[in-house]
Amino acid sequence: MTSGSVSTEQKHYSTCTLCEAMCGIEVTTDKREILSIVGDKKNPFSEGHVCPKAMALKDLYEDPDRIKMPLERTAEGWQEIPWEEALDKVATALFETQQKHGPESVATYLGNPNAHNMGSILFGPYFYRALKSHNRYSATSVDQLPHHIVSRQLFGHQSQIPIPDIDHTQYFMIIGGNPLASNGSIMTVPHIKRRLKAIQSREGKVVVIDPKKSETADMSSEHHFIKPGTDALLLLAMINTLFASDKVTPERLLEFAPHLLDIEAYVAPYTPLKVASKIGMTPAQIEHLVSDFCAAESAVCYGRMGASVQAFGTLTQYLIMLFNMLTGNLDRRGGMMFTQPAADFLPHSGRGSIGNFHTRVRKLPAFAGEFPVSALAEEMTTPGEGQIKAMVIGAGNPVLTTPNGQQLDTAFEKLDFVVAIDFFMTETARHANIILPPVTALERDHYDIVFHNFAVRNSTKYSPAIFPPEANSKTDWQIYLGLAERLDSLNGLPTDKYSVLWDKTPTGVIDDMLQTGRYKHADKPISIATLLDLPHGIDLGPLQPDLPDAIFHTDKKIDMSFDYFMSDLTRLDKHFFESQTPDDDSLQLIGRRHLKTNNSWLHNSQRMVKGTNNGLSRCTAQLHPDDAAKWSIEDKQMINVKSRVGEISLPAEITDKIMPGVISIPHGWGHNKKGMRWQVAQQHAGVSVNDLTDEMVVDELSGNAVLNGVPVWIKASA
Ligand SMILES: Nc1nc2c(c(=O)[nH]1)N[C@H]1C(S)=C(S)[C@@H](COP(=O)(O)OP(=O)(O)OC[C@H]3O[C@@H](n4cnc5c(=O)[nH]c(N)nc54)[C@H](O)[C@@H]3O)O[C@H]1N2
Ligand SMILES: Nc1nc2c(c(=O)[nH]1)N[C@H]1C(S)=C(S)[C@@H](COP(=O)(O)OP(=O)(O)OC[C@H]3O[C@@H](n4cnc5c(=O)[nH]c(N)nc54)[C@H](O)[C@@H]3O)O[C@H]1N2
Ligand code: SF4
Ligand SMILES: [Mo]
Repeated sequence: MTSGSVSTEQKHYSTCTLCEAMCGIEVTTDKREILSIVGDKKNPFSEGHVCPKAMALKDLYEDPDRIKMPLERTAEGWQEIPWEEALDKVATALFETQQKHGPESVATYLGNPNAHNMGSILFGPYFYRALKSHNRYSATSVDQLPHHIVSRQLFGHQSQIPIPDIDHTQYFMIIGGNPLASNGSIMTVPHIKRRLKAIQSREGKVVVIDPKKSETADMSSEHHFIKPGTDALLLLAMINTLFASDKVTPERLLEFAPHLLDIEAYVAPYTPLKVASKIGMTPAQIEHLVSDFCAAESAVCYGRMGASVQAFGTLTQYLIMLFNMLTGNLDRRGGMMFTQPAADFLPHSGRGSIGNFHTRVRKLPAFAGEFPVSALAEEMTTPGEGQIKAMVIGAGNPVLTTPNGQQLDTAFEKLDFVVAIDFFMTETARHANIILPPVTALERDHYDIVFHNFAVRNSTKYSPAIFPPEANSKTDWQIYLGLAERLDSLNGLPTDKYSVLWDKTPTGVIDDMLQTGRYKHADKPISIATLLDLPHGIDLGPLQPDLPDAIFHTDKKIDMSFDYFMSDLTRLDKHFFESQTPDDDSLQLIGRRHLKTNNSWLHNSQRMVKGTNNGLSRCTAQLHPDDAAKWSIEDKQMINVKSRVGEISLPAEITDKIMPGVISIPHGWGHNKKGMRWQVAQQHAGVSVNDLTDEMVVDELSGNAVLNGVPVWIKASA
């Protein structure tokens, strides 16, 4: 600072919204410029932790490729148009499509970043209501749908998902999660490494079950390889072993789940001996896992992405919950526990209805008013009443993130109208007729309405937008309300309710939730005003036992729903014990994440894509040395990987960290399509693994996609 000049530098305390960990950040700005982003040491929840991605918030904000004004596709190319005109045109196009082809002819797809955006969560629904289409899709069905179904059935609400009490457990079993790369999921947990190490320093164990010796497995106390997609068998055998070795100790949980022990009959056939060769473990390994788990003072079995997004994902998540219950580890310190959030959206949100309606073409079940995204392309291309003619994409990039993306890419070309609510010209947004770009995360008010509900500790925090709105900028919620109001008006419906919402803003809604919530601060209900005074947030203590209050069923009992879940054993038996011998030449495809990626959309940050991976880009096919030898493949050599639906070519990365017979390829790459505007990402294009994943194979209970355990065939590229 030159002497005499007045500094315009300011420090702001906010929260990183890129992953689920909710790290507090200290952002130093000078006018509209971000000077630095570091961990907020005074944030009681994250205590200064950030990962390298925090700086990507700056890169996103500054990205020269970022779209800042609505764009319309014209014969002369993309043209900027004013907001009012853009919103009018979008509403009119959607309205006219529905007039011509019926309400279901307009479909919506909501992507992952919506979960980090209180405006979209709270005000987006006004738009869907105004749209009146049942044709709704989201990234949920390539991700956590099984968790929602299990919680809906057992506890009566789709989002009442118990969370590992990581800070108090003595035994943490992780099935299909790699929190060291992902920073945790359905477990909001900043500083995961320190917390896992703390388990080990208090003489507890971290045990990882994964077809890859992942970063988390590397620091674990024990790692066990498992063949992809076979976790349900492991869990069945683990529960079988509990009964066989007299280790069933549900204790007080029987009061809430009187029929819990009826599970014994269902698991009886699945002895460790029976499943061992199918899952790639020995019976002794399975028995050891059970006896160690039961010997621990407290223990928790947690399954995530790798366990959910596979052919028996829902059954697996259900059995995980049962295993925790049968060992007395649900709702107990150090086990799986429910959160007590300060602004609790659960009572204000749908509990989730199952199977009320089905997709038109393949009859896949809807859950909570959404169809599985694996059915999206066929719903666009199959003629008949209800065929999708127009799409609304909100914060998603399904061309890269959903199975058989290539097919979806082609299907998009045939639509009459597409609107993308996104600030990037992505692989999906490039199909739009109009792009409506919201502001980035640091330019909007933030309260983590979702992730406080999934956090390993209760806390609360609000951060106002770091920058005042720029002229001509809009947040997601302003876009959604603008469209909702116009659609209602076109449909001849009253629109007066919207003036209340414009005034209230999402922050006002959160304020109401906080003030009617369970916590006080200095003898007064916590409110937005309280949180504005305490910008680092407030710690509200460890998770507390919460049964039966946490149950949403009116009888306050856990509904075991055996008929619903166990009906899937027929399909499981057929799949593993009655089908033909597997094709020995196929490998099982699984996915992976890297600390510096975020699904498909951080590859335009130089900071995120640079760095070495043995001279390879991050988009490689990891193979075991035995498999490499079998197909005469050398490290870094280009290989072709083929599945039922497609073929991609990428470098091999040979590593004994991967189980023989398994191949790992990350998702979110493939930025080589025409018409994109991602200059950095295009130089690090990679290929899309979802050009291999198969939309026709789903977890039939839920309709969730199967992205792990996909059969593929490899050869050295010519
Ligand atoms: N093979 C394979 N496929 C996978 C996975 C896998 O493990 N393997 N993982 C799956 C999972 S878990 C998920 S969640 C999905 C994610 O799938 P998607 O949600 O479809 O994809 P993202 O890459 O997260 O795309 C997010 C888009 O939102 C935009 N965006 C970011 N922030 C905002 C915002 O605040 N407002 C708006 N309007 N737009 C914003 C970004 O520019 C980007 O284009 O991918 C899934 N696909
Ligand atoms: N850096 C980074 N962080 C992210 C994201 C990101 O893209 N990048 N995405 C965010 C999102 S949207 C989500 S949903 C979360 C996901 O967070 P996690 O659930 O932790 O997901 P992954 O890191 O993909 O780890 C999945 C693990 O499952 C293993 N696996 C694959 N198939 C199987 C199987 O059949 N059985 C078993 N037992 N294991 C299997 C894989 O080898 C991998 O180690 O991460 C979030 N955080
Ligand atoms: S761990 Fe997640 S929330 Fe924390 S800084 Fe990294 S991306 Fe942001
Ligand atoms: Mo996800």
